[in-house]
Amino acid sequence: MSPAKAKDGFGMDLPSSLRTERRGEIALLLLSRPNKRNAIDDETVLGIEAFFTSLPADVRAIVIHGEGEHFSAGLDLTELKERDVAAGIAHSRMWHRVFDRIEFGRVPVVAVLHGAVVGGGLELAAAAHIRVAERSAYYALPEGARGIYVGGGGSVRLPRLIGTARVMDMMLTGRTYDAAEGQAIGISQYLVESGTGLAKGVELATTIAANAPLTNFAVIHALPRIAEQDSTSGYLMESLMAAIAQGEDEAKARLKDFLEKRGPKVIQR
Ligand code: 1HE
Repeated sequence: MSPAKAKDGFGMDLPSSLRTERRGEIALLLLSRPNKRNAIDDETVLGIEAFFTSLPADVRAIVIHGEGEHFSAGLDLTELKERDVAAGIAHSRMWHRVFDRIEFGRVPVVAVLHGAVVGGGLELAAAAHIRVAERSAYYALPEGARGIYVGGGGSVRLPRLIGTARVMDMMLTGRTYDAAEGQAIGISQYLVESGTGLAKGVELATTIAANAPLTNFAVIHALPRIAEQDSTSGYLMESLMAAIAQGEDEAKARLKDFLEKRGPKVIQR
């Protein structure tokens, strides 16, 4: 696959396996290699990194989705053949670096999932902050059957989402979870009908983009770290983050709006 200029969106120099689109403050990143079921090769991983590191400052939320029948078949297995141990470590560390840019980047990321969400595809989804699953989505970690092991952060992120026992089961037995099961165990936060995932993802991203940027920062950077700290450190970190957020002019303006009956009420949606 030869690198090609992104067809649309941001004018970034991305591989042809990725496409971008801009919708106001939302950036869409499309895995666009459907003939290989959006298998993720090195070029694609590095393209994802390039996208996340050169986002324009006015982008406030991102939606990742996949072209064709499947979100992603995971690691491009054709690239595994020649890799020795040292190269394998470097490769996995590259995925870690890139997926860290997703999880701990500047803005929240919504992943829209359908069809196969397997191996590295599930690891990619786990690096996002919100997952919307269409009814066709299913999840698997076929690494055991392939004689390999997750390398894109799955051992760290997936047990936090669904628990170590379930991840062990998936890897040892090849168990798959369908979209409804994935919703029940916590892989996705939203479950929608097939064909409606992107609209839902964009709707959520639009809501997220309307938040104060510092609140979004706190949610994606402080919350997961606080959740992993001992509680006394967590309470301190929380109070510092709360004070920083409420000290911003933006927070003051939003509070004033509410108190002067202009701000939105909390209604059940
Ligand atoms: C691929 C890949 C791939 C498809 N690498 N080429 N991931 C897996 O073990 C999943 C492997 N893939 C599958 O089980 C199936 O392809 C699917 C269930 C996802 C889709 O099935 P289907 O019938 O729609 O497609 P297909 O006929 O199997 O595949 C179409 C083409 O995509 C075919 O290539 P072609 O040239 O013969 O047309 C496949 O070879 C190709 N293809 N999946 C390369 N994964 C950081 S570590 C992460 C570790 C992992 O991710 S391990 C899990 C790897």
